[in-house]
Amino acid sequence: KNRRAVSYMSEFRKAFAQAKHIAIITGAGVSAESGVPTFRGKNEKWRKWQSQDLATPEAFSRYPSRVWEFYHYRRELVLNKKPNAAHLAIAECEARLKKQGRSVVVITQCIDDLHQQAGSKHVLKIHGNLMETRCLSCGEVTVNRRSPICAALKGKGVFVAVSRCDESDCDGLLRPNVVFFGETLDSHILTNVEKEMEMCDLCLVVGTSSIVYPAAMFGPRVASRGVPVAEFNMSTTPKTEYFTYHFQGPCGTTLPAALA
Ligand code: BJW
Ligand code: ZN
Repeated sequence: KNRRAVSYMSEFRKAFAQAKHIAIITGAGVSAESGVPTFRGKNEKWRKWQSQDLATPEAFSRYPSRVWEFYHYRRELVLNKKPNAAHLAIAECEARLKKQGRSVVVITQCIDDLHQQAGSKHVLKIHGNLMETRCLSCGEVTVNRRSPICAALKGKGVFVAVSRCDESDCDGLLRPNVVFFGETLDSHILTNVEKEMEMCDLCLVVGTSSIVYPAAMFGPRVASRGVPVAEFNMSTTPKTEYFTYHFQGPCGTTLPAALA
């Protein structure tokens, strides 16, 4: 906590050249330059609601139609977006380092597919996937990239019925397979994250406000082992002071330079 964040790229480049296992933690800011809105920006509202009001189990059980409309809107938005220079730099880095026997893992809070679309292979999606549904009755998880997700959501507007589970005799209500506020993260994924946090010898924290837990403590936990941690963000965050490096600016510009 007492190490001041510095921004010397050449120092970071030395740490990068020596690292064998790199963990890259990403948040909504990594997709911002692809045109995907972040959560806590000034004008990040859907109609009059903020996602903190809609991405909750309470909202979903009271107003499933409104919550599905919100996710439908975001699915449609993301289906038209492409990976940006930051996603591509991360994916390219993984491929390049793999040939040298070094590893890169992406631990992402993003529920879009842009890391995988860019070519990242080793991705842990800790907050779920916008393109998956989960049945409230039988728990079945299904990949669903249909547009629109169901006929009732075509156009916009009046909700009639969200899709129902296809499993025989189930017909349960489907929800987005994402982690709402107040829900626990998938324990299997969390166990893998813990392993990566223990193993990494360099950590990047990219485009996250570092206020949502448990993800907000991943970078600081790695830093507390004495491992270099570099933050890439438009601004400082509540966790900046824990990190070794802070590269200010759009990660579509700063990351390709750092990982070249
Ligand atoms: C750029 C950029 C560019 C922009 N280049 N940078 C401990 C203390 C206090 C509270 C808690 C705690 N532990 C748990 C809690 C409760 C809660 C929590 O953390 N609340 C906080 C708000 C205080 N956490 C939970 O509920 C979690 N569950 C849990 O811990 O269960 C056990 C438990 C429950 C209750 C109590 C205690 C324990 C679950 C959290 C799930 C989060 N879900 C969401 C929605 C997912 C589905 C969806 O998308 O709809 O995940 S919320 C939302 O926030 C989403 C995001 O993944 C997440 C993080 O946001 P992110 O990615 O950081 O985005 P932004 O917008 O905040 O920041 C963008 C950043 O990018 C900014 O910094 C910009 O500057 C930057 N930027 N352009 C570089 N071009
Ligand atoms: Zn079912």
